[in-house]
Amino acid sequence: MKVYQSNEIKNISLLGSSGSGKTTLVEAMLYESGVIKRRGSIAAQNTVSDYFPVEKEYGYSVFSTIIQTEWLNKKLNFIDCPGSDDFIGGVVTSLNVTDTALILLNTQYGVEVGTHNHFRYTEKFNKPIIFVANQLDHEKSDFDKTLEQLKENYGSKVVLIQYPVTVGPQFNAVVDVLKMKMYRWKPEGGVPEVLEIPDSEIEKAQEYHNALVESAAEHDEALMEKFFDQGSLDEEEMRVGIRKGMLHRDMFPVFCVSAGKDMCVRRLMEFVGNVSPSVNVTEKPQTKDGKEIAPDPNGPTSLYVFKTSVEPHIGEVSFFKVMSGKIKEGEDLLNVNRSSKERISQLFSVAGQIRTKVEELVAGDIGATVKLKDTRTGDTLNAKGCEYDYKEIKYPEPKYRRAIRAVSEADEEKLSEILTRMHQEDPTWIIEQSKELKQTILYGQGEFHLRTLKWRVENNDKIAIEYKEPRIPYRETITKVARADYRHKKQSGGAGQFGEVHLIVEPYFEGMPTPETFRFGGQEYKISVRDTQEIKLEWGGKLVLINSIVGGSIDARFIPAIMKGIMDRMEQGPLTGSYARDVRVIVYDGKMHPVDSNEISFRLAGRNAFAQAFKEAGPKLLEPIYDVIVQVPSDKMGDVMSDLQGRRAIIMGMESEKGFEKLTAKIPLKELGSYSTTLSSLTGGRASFNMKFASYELVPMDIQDKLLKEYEASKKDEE
Ligand SMILES: Nc1nc2c(ncn2[C@@H]2O[C@H](COP(=O)(O)OP(=O)(O)OP(=O)(O)O)[C@@H](O)[C@H]2O)c(=O)[nH]1
Ligand SMILES: [Mg+2]
Repeated sequence: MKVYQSNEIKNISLLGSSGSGKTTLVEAMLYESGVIKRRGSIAAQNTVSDYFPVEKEYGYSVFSTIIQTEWLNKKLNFIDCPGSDDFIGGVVTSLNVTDTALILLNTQYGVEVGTHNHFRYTEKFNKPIIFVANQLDHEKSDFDKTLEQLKENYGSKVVLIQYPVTVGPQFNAVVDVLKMKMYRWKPEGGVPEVLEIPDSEIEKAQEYHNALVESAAEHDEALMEKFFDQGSLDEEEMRVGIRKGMLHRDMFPVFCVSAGKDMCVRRLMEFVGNVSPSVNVTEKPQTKDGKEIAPDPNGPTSLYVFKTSVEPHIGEVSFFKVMSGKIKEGEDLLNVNRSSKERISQLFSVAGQIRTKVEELVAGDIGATVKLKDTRTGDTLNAKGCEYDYKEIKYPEPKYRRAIRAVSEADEEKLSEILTRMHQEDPTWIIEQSKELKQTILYGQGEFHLRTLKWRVENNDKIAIEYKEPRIPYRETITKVARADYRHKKQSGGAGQFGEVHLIVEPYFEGMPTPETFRFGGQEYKISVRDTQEIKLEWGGKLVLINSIVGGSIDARFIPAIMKGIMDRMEQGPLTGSYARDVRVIVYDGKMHPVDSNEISFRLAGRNAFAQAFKEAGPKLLEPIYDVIVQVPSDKMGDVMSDLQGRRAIIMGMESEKGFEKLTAKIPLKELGSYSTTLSSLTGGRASFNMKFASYELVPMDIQDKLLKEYEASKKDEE
C-alpha cells in the first residue's frame, strides 16, 4: 500500500440504527476496492467486519471495526460501528477519531430512534454527516417517506444528491443531481452504466439540481457571486460548496444505495473521497491542557491509541490514529500515560482481520500495531521530547446493572482479571467491587450488552458466570429528635469495662441552627456546644457530631471512641444495615469509672446509645432515584407510559419531536432493574433511554415495611 498524505486520507464513521446495513455496505466497498474477491453476508456469517464469533452468533455488530480501503487515489478509513444502543461506546470512540459520519437509514423504516441517537452524537461532536438511504431494493422500501422524515427532523439542511428512479425489488437506477446523470446497474450491481437522465425524470432532476446548487453556493461568497452571475456552478465548484456546507453542518447530503445488491456503492465512495472534508480542514483535537494539535506531518510523532482488542489468532492489537508527524516500523515511542517505552515493530493497515503491511503512516491516518508491552485504550505514544497528552474520551453513563459472579468460586480471580480487560476494551463496561452491597456489580448499556459479555467469557475464556439482580444501595436516616442513654458494663473477673453515654439525635439539614434546648418527657436539656465535627460521608450526606459534655462527666480522651462507635452504626444502619446519613448527634452527658473505663467501653456505649436513639427518631429508608429520559416513537407512547406508572415514576415533562416523544421522569433505581429489556420489547427496539443518579428520597411506608421484614429474615438466616 502506498503512503498516503494527510489530504488524501478520509476518516469516516459508519453510523445508523441496528440493521440499517452498515456491515453489508462495508462488504460491498471492500469488494469494489478489490480487498476481497467475494462478498460475504450477515446470513452466511462471513462478512469481513463482523469477524468475531460473538458477532456471527448474534448476527449484528458488537465491536466497531476498522475497515481501510483505497479508492481513486484516496485512502478511506471507515469505522463500522454497531448500531444497537447497547454498544454506543464504539460510536463515541469512533467519532473521536474520524472526521465525517455516514448515517445509514433503513428505508423500510425511515428515521428511527437509533438514527436520531447517532445524529445527536454527531451534533455533539460537531462532525459533518452524509445520510445514506439504504435497502432501496427491499420490497418495503419507502424512499419518499424516509426523505420526508429526514426533512421533518433535520430541516432544509437535508439536500438530495441522488434519488432512486423506482424502489423495491426492481430498484436498479438512481438519478444523481450533482453529476446530472442517471446510473443504472445490472442485477449483480457493481459498475454502473452512466446514462443521460431520461425525459420522464428531467424536470424533477432539474428541480433538485437547482436546490443543490443554491445550497452549495450559500456557503462561499465567491460561489454565491458566480451563481448570481451565471445561474449555475460547475462540478468542482459544487464540491467546494458542499464541502464547506458539510463542515459547518449546514448541509446534510443524501445518497441512495442498495448495500445488499452493491448498487451505488462506488459513487458513494467517490463522493466521500472527493468531497467529504479531510483531517487537515476539520476541527483539531485538543490536549488535556486545551492546546490544539494540528495534524502536521512534519510535527513531532504522536499516536493516540483509541482501541485495543484481543483478536483471534494474534492476541492484542492496538489501533491508533497518527495525530501528528509520521511513524515508521521499528521506531521507539514513549507512552505518556504509563511512562513506559514502546517499540512499533510492525505497522498495518487493516480491514477487519485482513492486515496489510505499510511502511509509513502520516498524520491523520489510522493504523494498527501488535505486541505493545503496556499500552491501553486511551493512551498516547509520543516521540522523545513531545508531551502531547489528549483529552480523555467521555462515555455515556451506564443504564443497566447486574451482580456478576463466577459459578465456581475457584474462577473468581480469573474472572476479575477478565473483567478488567473487558473494561479496557469497552469503557462502557464498568466493574465495581461493592463493599456496601457485598457484590461485584457490572454496569453496562443494556441487557444485550451484558449478554454479549457473558457469551464471550463463557465461550472464549471458558468460565461459567451468573448474573443476579443486584442489591439496592439504600440509605437510612431519621425524621425527628430522640434521646437515649446506654451503659456498657462488664465486671466478671479481671479488669472490668465501664462506659455510659447520653446523647440526642436529630435530622441534619444544611444550615441548621446551633442546638440550645431540648425537651423530653417534661425534662429540659440545655446544650452548650464545646466542639462540632462535620463529617462528609463517603456514601453521600453528612454526620455532625457535637460534644457538649460539661463538668467532666466523660473524659475528653474518650470522645473519639464514642465517635467511632457512632460511626460503626452509620456504616451499618440500625434499620437494615445500609449506610446512614444526615444525622446530627449531640453527646451531652455520661459516666466514667475511675478504673474500668477504657476506649472499647465507650465505643460500645456510643454505638448502642446511638442505635437506640436512631430507632426512636422516626427512622426511614431512603432509596436512590434516577433522572430518566426516554425517547419513544409516538405510536408507542401509551404503552411506555402505562409501564412507567407501574414503576413508581414521576413524570417531569413530555416533549414532542418529529415522530418521537421525549419523556423525562424520576424513577427509583429499584424499579429500573430490567427497564432496558422491557422498553425494547414494548417498542420493538425502537426506543432508547438514559438514566443518571439524581437523589436519595424516602421509600414509601409499605415498601419500607417489606424491606425491614426481609432484613430481619435474612439476619435470622445468618444466625
Ligand atoms: N434487502 C436488503 N437487505 C439489506 C441491505 N443491506 C443490509 N441488508 C440486510 O439487513 C440486515 C442487517 O444488515 P447489517 O449489515 O448487519 O446491518 P448493520 O447496520 O451492520 O447492523 P448492526 O451491526 O446491528 O448495527 C442483514 O440481514 C442484511 O442482509 C440492502 O441493501 N438490501
Ligand atoms: Mg453491523
